[in-house]
Amino acid sequence: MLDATLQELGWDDRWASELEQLDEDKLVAGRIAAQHRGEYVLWTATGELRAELPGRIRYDAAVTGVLPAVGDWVAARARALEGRATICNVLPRRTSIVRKEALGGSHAQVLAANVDTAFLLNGLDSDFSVRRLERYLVLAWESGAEPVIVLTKTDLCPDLADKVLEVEAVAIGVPVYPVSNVTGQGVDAVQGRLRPATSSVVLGSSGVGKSTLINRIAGEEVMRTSALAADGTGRHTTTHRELIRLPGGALVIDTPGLRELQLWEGDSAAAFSDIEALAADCRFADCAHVHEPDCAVLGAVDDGTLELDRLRAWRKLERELAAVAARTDRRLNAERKRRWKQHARSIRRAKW
Ligand SMILES: Nc1nc2c(ncn2[C@@H]2O[C@H](COP(=O)(O)OP(=O)(O)O)[C@@H](O)[C@H]2O)c(=O)[nH]1
Ligand SMILES: [Mg+2]
Ligand SMILES: [Zn+2]
Repeated sequence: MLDATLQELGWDDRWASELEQLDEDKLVAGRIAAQHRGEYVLWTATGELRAELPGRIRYDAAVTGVLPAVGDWVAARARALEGRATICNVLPRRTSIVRKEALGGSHAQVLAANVDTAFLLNGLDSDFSVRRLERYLVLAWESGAEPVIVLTKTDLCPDLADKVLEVEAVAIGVPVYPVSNVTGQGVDAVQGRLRPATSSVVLGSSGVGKSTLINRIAGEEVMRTSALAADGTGRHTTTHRELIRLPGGALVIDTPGLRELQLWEGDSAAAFSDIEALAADCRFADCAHVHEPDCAVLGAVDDGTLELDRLRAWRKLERELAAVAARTDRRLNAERKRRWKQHARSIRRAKW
């Protein structure tokens, strides 16, 4: 059972005036903590309620794109005796982590609302990818939340200093915390950024250590991790987003791995491992498998071991990835320039 005041959940005067502007009596404020099959878990001053969405909002959402998301503050009509509520309004978001590029679709999805900080996790094992980190940085900058980079699994990394330098080169002005959830190295530093009543989201590939880090900071298993699933002890990975209140009073949203973000670059290899394997035998390392000589992929299509449709699907994905990458690069460059100017200014100021 939730035992916290609204302020402890992040409520403040600005939110209160948003609620007043609705000018409707009897609406209570609540924060969306989770969503389960169209039903929401709502944290209110009187405790946790189950909340549903009237058809009107669902209809509006088709137009405005605003469906309640985890972290949202909403105005609701409560039926406290039943432990239920009806969501009437979503208060305007201060920040939102929006995934736009669900592959093949144009549907935007709010992954987390009203978070102050976005922890971007990258593993120092085979997960390590500066390019992917850049994509996450763009996502964070566009959200309005402050990005913080966390490099996990330092215990598996023999050249930590080099990796940190590589990351810092693309993330000017963004703090970088190397951590190990195994040895505990660096966990305190991350914990230091989690102030009471502030909200964070943890983003990164599946298996990077998001849930393990949250559990370590919480000092108990608040999130299920995939380690336990490997033991055969059941379904233990994060399958939905959920707002968690840590013992220190900070709020954090754990997320399942973002498949679409992972597909943004190199990761097409995972979805098309058959084609990538064939490509290793192409004569040219940068073979596009269109009409190059000695192309092993076209060869496989010719001799019937690879379906032509599969090659077509791969090409489609490559095109989409290229388009996303180009868009992202433009944004990233603009943001880098802006950050660099800020950085240069602050250095000048420091010299005065
Ligand atoms: N060696 C090492 N393994 C880790 C670390 N953090 C997490 N793991 C392991 O990585 C796997 C995935 O962790 P999990 O927290 O479920 O990842 P999530 O999908 O990002 O939530 C588990 O087997 C963890 O024990 C770390 O810092 N070092
Ligand atoms: Mg997890
Ligand atoms: Zn080829």
